[in-house]
Amino acid sequence: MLRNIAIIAHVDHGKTTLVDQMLRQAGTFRANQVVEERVMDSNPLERERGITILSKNTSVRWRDHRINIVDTPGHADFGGEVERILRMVDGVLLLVDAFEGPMPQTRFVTRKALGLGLQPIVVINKADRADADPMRVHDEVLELFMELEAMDAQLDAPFVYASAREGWAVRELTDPRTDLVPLFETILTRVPAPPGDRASPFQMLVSTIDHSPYLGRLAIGRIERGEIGVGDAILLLSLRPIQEAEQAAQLAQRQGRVARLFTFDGLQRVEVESAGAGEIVALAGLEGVDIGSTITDPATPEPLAGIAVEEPTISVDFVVNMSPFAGREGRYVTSRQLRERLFLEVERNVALRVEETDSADTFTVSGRGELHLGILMETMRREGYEFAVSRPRIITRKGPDGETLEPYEEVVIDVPEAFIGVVIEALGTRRGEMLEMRGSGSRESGTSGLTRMLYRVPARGLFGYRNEFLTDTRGEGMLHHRFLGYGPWAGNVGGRERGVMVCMTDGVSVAYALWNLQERGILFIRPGVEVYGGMVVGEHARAGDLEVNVTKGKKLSNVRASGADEAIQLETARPLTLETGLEFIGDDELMEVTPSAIRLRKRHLKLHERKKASRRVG
Ligand SMILES: Nc1nc2c(ncn2[C@@H]2O[C@H](COP(=O)(O)OP(=O)(O)OP(=O)(O)O)[C@@H](O)[C@H]2O)c(=O)[nH]1
Ligand SMILES: [Mg+2]
Repeated sequence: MLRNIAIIAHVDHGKTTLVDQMLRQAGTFRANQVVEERVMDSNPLERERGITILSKNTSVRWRDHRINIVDTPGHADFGGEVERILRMVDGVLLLVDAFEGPMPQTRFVTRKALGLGLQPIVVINKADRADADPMRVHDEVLELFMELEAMDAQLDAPFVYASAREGWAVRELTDPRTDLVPLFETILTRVPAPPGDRASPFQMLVSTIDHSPYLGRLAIGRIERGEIGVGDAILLLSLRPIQEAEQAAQLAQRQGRVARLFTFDGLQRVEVESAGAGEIVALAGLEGVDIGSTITDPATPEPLAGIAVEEPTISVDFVVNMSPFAGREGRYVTSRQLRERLFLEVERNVALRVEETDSADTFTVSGRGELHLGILMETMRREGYEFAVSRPRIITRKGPDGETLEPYEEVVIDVPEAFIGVVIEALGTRRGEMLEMRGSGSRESGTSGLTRMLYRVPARGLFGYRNEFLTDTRGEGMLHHRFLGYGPWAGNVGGRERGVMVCMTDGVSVAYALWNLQERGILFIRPGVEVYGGMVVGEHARAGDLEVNVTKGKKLSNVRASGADEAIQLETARPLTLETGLEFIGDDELMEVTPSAIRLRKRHLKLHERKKASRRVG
């Protein structure tokens, strides 16, 4: 007997931790097997950042049942992926943090799950938190369900209170907190069994794609009806229109045979000979397969309703690296290599778009947010690519009367009272509109003393705001945002007000020079760093750019080479990361991304070129 569920929630509410415990308590691991924490976050970027980027399938056995589980990413940039995943399950575990309550992404995934008619089980997680207020959160979730017009059966959703980290779940807060048995039981009784029509012709919607170096593309989805076995003929009904020029080749790609078939068991993919309706499988054999297409019995080519892929909202230009250091640190640097890699990405990263531009050295890459694009950059630099990127820009659209529309974000901010003023002011200049403000946290005790503010802000206005927010609130504030929709063009929005420090010359940075500059702003580099003319080495404390020389040592004779230099008391530099760089970068700048460095530079490296360019603009 089978159940298919997805675990959905706002970022960090504990989905992957819960999967860990479900695997453990269902006896998936050998008694003495060492299993790392958040084992489903298996790729290196996920482990480093502590977030889930790609959804993943697993399954557990519990009392004669098999439960297929899909762990989904919680970050808003990957919301589209969650939406697609929901098409292959029959119920969801909706996790909500027992302190934070429903957040923007909770609302989004809940709306999608309810809209598909899925039966939710609400898991109020992190009930072990000292500041947990599970009853308040319980009420907030019900309010959310009503607001989203849940059906009666959905409003009757069972609630369990849990600590994924401690490995227990209870139906009533007073119940003994021993294990996840109450959760498993609720899943078996409340999630309906999947469709079970094995007699009809085979049909399956492709909800995700995986890649295997040996097998190529793997189509993953739930078998809607019928049965399938290795060697069976299959037909791909793609959403992509067939281009006439390639017709023959493409048609060939759309017919094939099942080469290999897998189900999921614990952390493994298990090869099987055949599978039937309701089962979630990975199927190899169709190279041209893409998400949203239907795989059918060739004799009965009936498509399932496709899956809409979300439209991108921001773009950046990927440019061949032409800095003076180009080619030093990366293995792949040419325009051809960059182009090939970007177009390869489009095949598996469905929400991504890549376009050529007038210049052979520049490609416009569009996606769902800064994290979506940032992860691509990070992945590429680890593979040995070297390139430059422009400042991200939003993608506008035309409204019904030809007016310009731009993307808006819903922003939730939790801050201690002392910082309310500065946040309101900053978001005001960024054209934010406050929708709501209330005390957050515990109702009675007011333990947390945080204030929650809900804003609607043009996505443009948020570029670069996260750093400022963290500084303004001394790291005590929390900020989450997700795409809300397109709205009227907001006019001018405030952005970076300060200028930068630009290197005048090539050379190596010297402590003495940096020491002299540190009162003028915040430096991005330490001593002993190779620099070039036109490279940006710091943030100027004021508006306007400052030309600086970071290579100039002290003239007096008692200063020896770099070694002695280090005695100089330098304030800590603020080294650039991909994220901070992307947030900070200005329109007339580029960020150089290589396997070993992130550098900021002016597009025009020579001062006189910059002057000419700014005259042209101004
Ligand atoms: N106190 C407490 N912390 C928890 C609990 N469950 C998870 N956490 C912590 O919350 C953080 C996020 O946990 P994850 O399991 O990665 O959350 P997630 O929902 O999978 O996050 P994304 O996949 O990035 O959306 C980790 O530091 C966990 O240790 C819990 O029940 N209690
Ligand atoms: Mg996760």
